[in-house]
Amino acid sequence: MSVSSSKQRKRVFSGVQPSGSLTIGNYVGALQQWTREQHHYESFFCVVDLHAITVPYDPAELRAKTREVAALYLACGIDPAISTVFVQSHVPAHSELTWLLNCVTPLGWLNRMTQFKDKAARQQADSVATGLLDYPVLMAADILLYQTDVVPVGGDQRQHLELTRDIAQRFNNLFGETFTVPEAMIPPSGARIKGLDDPLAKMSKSLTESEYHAVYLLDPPDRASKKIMRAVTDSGRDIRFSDDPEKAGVNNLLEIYEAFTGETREAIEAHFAQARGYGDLKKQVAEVVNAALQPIQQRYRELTSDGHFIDELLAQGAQRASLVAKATFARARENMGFLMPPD
Ligand code: AQP
Repeated sequence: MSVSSSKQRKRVFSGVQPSGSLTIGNYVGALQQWTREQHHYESFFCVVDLHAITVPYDPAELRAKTREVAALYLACGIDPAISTVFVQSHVPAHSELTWLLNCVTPLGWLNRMTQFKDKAARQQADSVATGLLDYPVLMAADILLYQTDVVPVGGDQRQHLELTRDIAQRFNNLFGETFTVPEAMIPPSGARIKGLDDPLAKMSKSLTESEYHAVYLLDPPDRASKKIMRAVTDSGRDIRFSDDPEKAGVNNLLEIYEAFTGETREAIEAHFAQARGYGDLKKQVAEVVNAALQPIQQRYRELTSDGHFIDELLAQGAQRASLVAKATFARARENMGFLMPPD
């Protein structure tokens, strides 16, 4: 595959933080879309390690999870022959462009971000890192560096995508056409899978207080089943899609079933009309989830059996990504009035 800095096809960029073990929420919101869209776009899939250090973390865990997440991209179906897979910190232009964008991003825009408020609220107020507030500007730099047209993400990232568009437009207005203004691609169903232990909260890989919160992509089948069988529901029997917060647990299970089978809502409701209560629903959700996870786990084991394969792939990916990122960064700095650096 050849990658050039000028665009041959429309581009996709997306990433996941190595901030924990990937969940079925990450799969449905991000990876499932990526594997499909890589055939229609020139695609860049990044392990966004610089984002993972915006909250307290363990360095050894970060190293291990960075490789694990990259291997899971491939195990889920990202094909390195047609897509570029790389680690964010291997391409310095991500940090460099962030500084330039920081200087055109009003602070008020960042103060409005709900993810910052949620994550800051989980920490002692005096230990919240400046990087956590700046997270969406780094995300804007990630996306804009690749002149990205489309960003496939879960619904929780919609606000950050809007901010990226605002930053791109402000930069282009101030300094002339520099960045493509990207569009979000949010899946029609499963855009926001909820916690199994708390169906009003988003399922997140970094929420590890309860072992029944999330199904991880590398969970063995019995563990995944146990978590799904213990999912919080309500005291009724009606198995229907619903916006009623009382029915959020059942709705979440149905959305998971929908995302993993691709069936229509009408067909799913008809299928469960004869079910003998929520136990039946949970059992069948566990079956479809495990059926999808088994081949992913098998492929993950194969990919990681060679200790060097993932590192070599990431080195090639960083080279390809750098070609594009450097060209955009040079254009941005020139348009902002910087002298070009001596060779
Ligand atoms: N519950 C979810 N349902 C659908 N999509 C989801 N995504 C995350 N959770 C769900 C999507 O997965 C990608 C991962 O993005 P990220 O790792 O950069 O950060 P995030 O959105 O904050 O995801 P997590 O799992 O909640 O991570 P932590 O716990 O570290 O904050 C994005 O496309 C996201 O939309």
